Amino acid sequence: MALLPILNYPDPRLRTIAEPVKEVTAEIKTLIADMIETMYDAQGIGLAASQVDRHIQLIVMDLSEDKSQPRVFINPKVTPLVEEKQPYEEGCLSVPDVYDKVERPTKVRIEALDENGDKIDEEVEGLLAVCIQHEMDHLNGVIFVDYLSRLKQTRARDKVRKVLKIREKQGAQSAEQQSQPISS
Ligand code: K1U
Ligand code: ZN
Repeated sequence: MALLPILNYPDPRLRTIAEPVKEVTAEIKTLIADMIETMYDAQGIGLAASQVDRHIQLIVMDLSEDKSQPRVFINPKVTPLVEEKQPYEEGCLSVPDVYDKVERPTKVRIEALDENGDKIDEEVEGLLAVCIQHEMDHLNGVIFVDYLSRLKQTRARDKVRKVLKIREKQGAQSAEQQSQPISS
């Protein structure tokens, strides 16, 4: 398995519309395993293929406490079942360290295929409803900050730039430490 690089906002590739998956091939199964590993490593609860620069309709998610119940949604269709919307404080692995409230319908129907090609047809509420709508947005080239004000979008851009600079510096420092000989 492999960790995949996650695209960061405002990378224009995040705006690509995902294509349906024609067949669950061995290559797609490898991508699913890599996306699950990448989601766990980044401490996320969901990940859309668009975020790892694969523009196909594929989402992975794990909402369990102990990260033992990964779920896969292929070619998902999400339909709101109620008009009522509720705000939820969202985060995004493509917009590190930025959290803000987004209002979404509280109950949705998910129709999709799982990793075995079996049909999923569920009516869901709570965090699963929030997360699947957030991930569906990714497949359609939408990022949660698009729902925020222009000012908040500018701040999000600046924050991401800052976080990436810090990560770069930390990466360089740890590479330097690893190349130092162990002194006795
Ligand atoms: O799509 C992504 O970038 C994953 C994203 C999913 C998500 C989290 C919260 C609300 C909607 C969608 C994340 O996993 S962000 C990191 C995270 O684990 C988290 C952040 C805020 C609340 C709960 C979890
Ligand atoms: Zn996201």
